[in-house]
Amino acid sequence: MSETNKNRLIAIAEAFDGVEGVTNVSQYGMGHINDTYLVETKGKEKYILQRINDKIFTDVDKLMQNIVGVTEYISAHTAAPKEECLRVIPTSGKPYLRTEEGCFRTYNFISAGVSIEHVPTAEGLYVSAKGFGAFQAALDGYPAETLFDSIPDFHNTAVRFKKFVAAVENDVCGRRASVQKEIDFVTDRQRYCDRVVGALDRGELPYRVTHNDTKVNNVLIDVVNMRPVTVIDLDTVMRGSILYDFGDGVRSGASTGAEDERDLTKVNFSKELYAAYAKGFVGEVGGRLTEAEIGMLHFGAILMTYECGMRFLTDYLEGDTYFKTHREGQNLDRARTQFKMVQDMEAEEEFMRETVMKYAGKRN
Ligand code: ADP
Ligand code: GN1
Ligand code: MG
Repeated sequence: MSETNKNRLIAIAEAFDGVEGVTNVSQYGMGHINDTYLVETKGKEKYILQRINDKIFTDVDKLMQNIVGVTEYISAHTAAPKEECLRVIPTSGKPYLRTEEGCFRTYNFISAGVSIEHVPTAEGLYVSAKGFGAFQAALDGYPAETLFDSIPDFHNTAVRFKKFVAAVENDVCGRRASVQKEIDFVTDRQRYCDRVVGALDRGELPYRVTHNDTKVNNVLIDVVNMRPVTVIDLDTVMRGSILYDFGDGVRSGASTGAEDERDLTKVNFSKELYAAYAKGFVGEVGGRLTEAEIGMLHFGAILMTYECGMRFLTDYLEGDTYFKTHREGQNLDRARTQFKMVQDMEAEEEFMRETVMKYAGKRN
């Protein structure tokens, strides 16, 4: 980061209420969407400053209304200490600052936990699942009708499929011919796309307030005491199916390889990690799940992994405009790891279903 940029970011950080004596601003975390910075000050206070990706989140006012609503609700209903609750720091009475460089928001920096960025241990993943399960339970009474769809059709896999087909047809970067195998993988499984949206439409699955981006690094974990601290990255908290939250946690956590691993022999679906996630998640929400949710929860993992792979492939075909990339071909590598995981999970579907049943108390 250049000195000019840094000084500008310091000035932006200091525009937020109570943020003073900033000594450093540095890039932070491994998110794919926003630009995240750690703000250090002369005192012991630290903050997270984020430039919101307003190409993706086009109505920042409504997005921030969602986040303020959810963070305040959680703070009011939890026994957790204040410093472990995510808080939007205002600026002149507003939850974000619009500048020439984009829209910025500031959160308190939560130091009691860290993001897991590598392949988790079964214990770590269990704690992560407990965190997302507890988050889901905590928002059970939240007025869902007040939530704005920050990304419409975010997990509508059928709509995602249409966008994928358009990207294949348009082939704006001339990459289609080199990824025919991956394209076939997606089209061969089109039957997956309607299953959850169809069940939601027909009222067979209930809508709930869901996080929708339950990637392992979106929950901060106290790795000394092995407990979940705070769920972060609330941009996509919307009405959805609990299958999405279970599913994305498994997608990101139950692989033995990194999301962008090039050597697919290192990428396998781990039954041990899956079982740890199911135990943690179902342990927190189990009593509230409907029969239909219990029966389909495992499919959420296959669907979220398939959908995410399709999104990475779409982005690759469109020229890498959505997910941040740090090297050539990274989105294609990401798509391939997801498809490897889908294949592995398909072979273990019965085990996955039975494991959920076990933790939901449906069999021994
Ligand atoms: P993105 O949408 O780009 O994924 P996130 O909101 O997830 O952005 O933030 C990126 C990373 O920054 C997280 O994975 C986490 O490691 C870190 N982070 C975000 N907010 C906080 C916070 N309030 N306290 C501590 N770390 C945070
Ligand atoms: C993005 O923001 P981040 O990095 O936690 C994406 C998720 C994907 C994930 C794949 C708003 O999550 O949907 O599953 O990358 N978030 C958004 O790693 O699109
Ligand atoms: Mg994130």
